[in-house]
Order: sequence, then structure tokens, then C-alpha cells
Amino acid sequence: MDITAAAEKIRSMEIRGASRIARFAAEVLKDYATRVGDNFDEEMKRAAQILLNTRPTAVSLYNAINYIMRYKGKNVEEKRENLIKRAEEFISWVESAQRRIAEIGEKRIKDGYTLLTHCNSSTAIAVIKKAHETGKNIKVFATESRPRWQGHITARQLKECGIDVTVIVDSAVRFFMKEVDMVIVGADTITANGALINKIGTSQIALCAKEARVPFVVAAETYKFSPRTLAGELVLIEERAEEEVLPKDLLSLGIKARNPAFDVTPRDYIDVIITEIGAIPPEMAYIVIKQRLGYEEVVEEEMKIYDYD
Ligand code: RUB
Repeated sequence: MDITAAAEKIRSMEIRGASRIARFAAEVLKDYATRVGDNFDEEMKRAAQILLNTRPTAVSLYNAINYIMRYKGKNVEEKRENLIKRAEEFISWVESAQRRIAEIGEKRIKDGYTLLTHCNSSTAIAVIKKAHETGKNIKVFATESRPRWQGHITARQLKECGIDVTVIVDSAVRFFMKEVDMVIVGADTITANGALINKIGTSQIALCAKEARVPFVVAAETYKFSPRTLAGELVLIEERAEEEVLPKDLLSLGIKARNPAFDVTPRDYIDVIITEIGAIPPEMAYIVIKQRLGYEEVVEEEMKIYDYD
């Protein structure tokens, strides 16, 4: 696939959700590597940069690209082979991590639980599905997740598995929280200090959960942890077009809209992060980044190569 077309699929949210975006980028780079000629390094770097400039918030994209772009080889053929191998390794990391998270996470869900989830997280859904498959009788509240209605995708996916699911408007979370036993959401990024960046509205849900003493659980693969934040960088929150929020007739009156796609939930609101290496407290984010993501290599070398626009 043409790199610009692939990037557009991510930008337009045809491909969306942090895991899917990362996996898609890995597949695109792998495919591109099979077609690049002599200018291998320059061409691959250019492709990586185009993909990186699509959506700035989910660090999974950055981590996927960094993992793959650390290919080595003495000549173009060796480099190509190594890049393809690394892309395949990353893709199997995505698959196996989600399976493991589902196994670990489902243990937190008791028979008869009512869960609440926000947006459409394939990782959170994997946990919920696993609990259902192990025979637990569960109900799920899925928030609409305005303005892009990802909650409808979640509701459909859960219903297709035979799970009892009820869609609620985003502003009804506090109203229903007293009926909820556990909140489970995915992650776009986990920062070095254990904060969660996820779909806009997540932090309000965490606030309501804390008030009602309902556990707030995050399902996140270790490639959602951000080495850049360990180097002191702040996560850039994507702000999308006004048109996603307001119809044209209102915009034409000069009414403005703001449309941040994500927000930050401080670590004090998070009970546990379910990763493929275990159910960890958010305070462990620093260790995950140091040990799992090759912090020194990523931050001190590659961070100089890739810049967001
Ligand atoms: C998706 C979103 C999801 C995370 C995790 O936002 O916030 O909760 O990406 O998803 P958008 P997953 O729809 O704007 O991409 O667990 O599938 O990686």
C-alpha cells in the first residue's frame, strides 16, 4: 500500500485504537520494505516519519515504529530481511500481549459483575470477552464516546459474543456508577509517572469511580508505555476538527467547538494496570519503560531521528 494512503487511513480514523494503529503501521512498514530499492534507509525513514505524523497521542505507534526501525544489516538485503523480521516480531507481540492480558484481567472480574467501559478498546474488550468465555455472568455499560461514537462499535462487538450490553450517554456515567462493580478501559499512552492517556472523558469516569469506590482498571500492553515521557516530554493531546462536534449550520454562525480526542487520568485514580507482564500498580510505569522498551536506545538515539510536525 502507498504510504500516504496508509497514513490517511490512520488520520481519518478508518484504522483507529492504539493497538490496531500500531499493528497496521508494522504491517505497512513490512510491506513497504519489500518494495524499496537501493535507498533503503532513506526511504524507510521517510515512510516511518509519514506514519508518525498521523496521530500524535498514542505512543503505541511510536513504539512500533521505533522497534521496527532499529533494524540492522550490512547491505540492503540484510536490512530488508531484518526489518521484516522485526515487524513480524512486533505483530506477534501485539497478539500475544492481548491474549495474556485477557487471561490476567479476567481474574479481576467476578461472576455477576457489572462493568463499565469507555470508547472502543480491543484490549479491554479482550478481558471482558475472556470473563464471559470462562462462564461468568456479566453485564456491561458502554459509553457512547462522543463525538465519534466508538461506544457503538464496543456494544456491537460485545453483543456479538452474547454479552449483555447497555449503551449510555457519556454524561450518564455518574448516574449509573452506583450499579457498577468495576470500570475497565484501554490506553493510548501510559506516562513515566503512571498517568493514563485515553479517550476524552476517561478522566471524568475515573473521578466518578473514585468517588463511588469502584475499582478503575486499565488494560494496556507494555508498548503503550511512553519512553519519551521518561525523557521529560509531555504527551501531545490530539485536537480534532470542530466539524466532528458541531453541524455546519451552527459553525457558520461563528459558534466555536473544541475537540480534544484524549485526556489525562492521574495515577492516583488508577487501581491497577493489566499488562502482559502482570497486573501492576501505575507506579511501576518507570520500571516497565526502563526494562521493556530499551529506554536508552530509544530515547538517546531514535528520538533524535523522528520529530513530530
Ligand atoms: C481509542 C481509544 C482506546 C485506546 C485503546 O481512541 O482511546 O481506548 O486506543 O484501544 P480512537 P486498544 O478511537 O480515537 O483511536 O486497546 O484497542 O489499543
